[in-house]
Amino acid sequence: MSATQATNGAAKPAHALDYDVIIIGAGISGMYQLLRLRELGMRVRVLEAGTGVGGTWYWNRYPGARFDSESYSYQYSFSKELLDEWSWSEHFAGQPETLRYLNHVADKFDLRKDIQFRSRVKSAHYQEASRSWKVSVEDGSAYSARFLITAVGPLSAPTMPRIAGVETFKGESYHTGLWPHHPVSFAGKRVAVIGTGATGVQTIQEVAKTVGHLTVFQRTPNWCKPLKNGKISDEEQKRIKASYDEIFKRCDETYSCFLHTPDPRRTFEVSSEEREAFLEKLYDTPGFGMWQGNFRDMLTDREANKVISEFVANKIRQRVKDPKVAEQLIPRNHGFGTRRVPMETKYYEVYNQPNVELVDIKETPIEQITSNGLKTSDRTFEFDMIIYATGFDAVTGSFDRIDIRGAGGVGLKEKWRGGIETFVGVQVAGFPNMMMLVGPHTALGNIPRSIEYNVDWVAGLLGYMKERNLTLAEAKPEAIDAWTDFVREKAEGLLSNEIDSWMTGVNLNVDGKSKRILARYSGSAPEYRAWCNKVAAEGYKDLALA
Ligand code: NA7
Repeated sequence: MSATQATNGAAKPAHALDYDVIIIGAGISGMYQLLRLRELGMRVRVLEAGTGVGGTWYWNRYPGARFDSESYSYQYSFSKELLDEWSWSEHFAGQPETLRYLNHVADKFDLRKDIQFRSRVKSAHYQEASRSWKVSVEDGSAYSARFLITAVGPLSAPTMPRIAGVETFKGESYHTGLWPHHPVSFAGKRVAVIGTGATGVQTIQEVAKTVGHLTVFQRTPNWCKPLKNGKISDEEQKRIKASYDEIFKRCDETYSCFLHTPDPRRTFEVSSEEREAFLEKLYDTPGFGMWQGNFRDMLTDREANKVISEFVANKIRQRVKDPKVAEQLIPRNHGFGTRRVPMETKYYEVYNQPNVELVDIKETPIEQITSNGLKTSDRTFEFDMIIYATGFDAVTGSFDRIDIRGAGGVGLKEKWRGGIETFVGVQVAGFPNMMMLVGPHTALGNIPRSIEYNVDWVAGLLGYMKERNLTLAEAKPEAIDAWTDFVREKAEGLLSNEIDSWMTGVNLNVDGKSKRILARYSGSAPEYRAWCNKVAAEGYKDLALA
């Protein structure tokens, strides 16, 4: 018995609580969780900071934001009717279309009546005496519920760079993850973009189309790969709609739920001609193929990774006219695929435009943002607009921004300071009745696929408890240890875990996040599901239920 269970009082009757469940966040996970719990007859309230549904796709309305996964593999799969009635216009949909889709889902299933917008959650405190959560919103209101479900997303706490003078700039300035709802024009303007991750790349290639002059400030180049997007023809549309069963079956079977999965061969198992031809084909394949469907040892064998990286480096050299700029765009500190691979459309060609300049800020760091631009160690720049594509306090950041306290008033942020430990990424010791969707140490990959699984699993657990009048769920310490050991085991030997990135929990713009941690589960999605399915099949004995 854990300390929490020992001190837990009698459950407050459900009717004395405002809700059965409070969900934080109305993105893809929160919306679907609401629907599934409503089906169980539970009283659910979703608290959402924004003015509309969509989460990631509500906030990230920066120019050029779009799917990097095939639209038809990256949508909800739970409703045949929804699949049949929605037609994606492109293989990789842009943000406006995705947001329209999510609004359509909210309308179709009448979700908004249980979602409270403009309600940023400030704190969530577990009440041991009544086995419930007290959730407070920034406007001063507070609600009680038996269960707390966090649907806050792994990449939703935007971070600004720690550069002196950020607040002094008098021109327009935007963080990509907090992009305004009004149209923003770049025409004739001198624009700076800071950051060259997946977001920066999408932004840069779009802004470059109409900008007066663009200066890109790059600290670390990333390995980018052509997206190869295109419109979906009527013929393709019919084919896609007729093959949804097949599409989702494939997603279920692959390592990370993408349509692409590692090639069974090793890099040096084939002749150099064969290897070259395979890499050519992958480079030309739409989407994540080159990242997720490459030789199976690409992310574990240094030499294999080197050969593949050199192939991509040569593509960059071919595409960028100025050899000095090309070399600046080639990553030196990590191999292909060991960080998130940005998908691009004519990104490298942007640097052939006479009105675009790349500034390597490893060589000449930004020292200060000024009222009309910025200053690096060797130059002064003037801008009309600065765009911060500087990323997120990933994985734990959106949790850290809420004062979440479990039994005994222990803070989640403090608890995770020594390292993340969870039960299948869903529960944390000492935080009874709190369930996380796409939390740390859960399978991520193709996120909507992982979300649907996570949500269904949590609904299964809450349904099981409801049927038995159970009011307390807390993962057992040994179950948490077993899962954490498995997460550790699966991370061994992966080159990506030797690299600083949001995937290893590093964010130099956030206090205490300068060192790599075990932030992700890197095993396969089928293994993750097998683990969770077994827990359910065995009557959730890994959880203390009461
Ligand atoms: P990322 O991938 O974390 O990229 C952030 C970028 O911003 C990256 O190039 C950083 O350089 C750069 N950055 C961050 N802070 C600074 C400062 N202080 N100075 C200069 N440059 C800085 O975030 P994204 O939004 O692109 O993508 C996140 C995920 O969202 C993505 O993987 C998709 O799955 C969706 P660094 O590499 O740290 O040197």
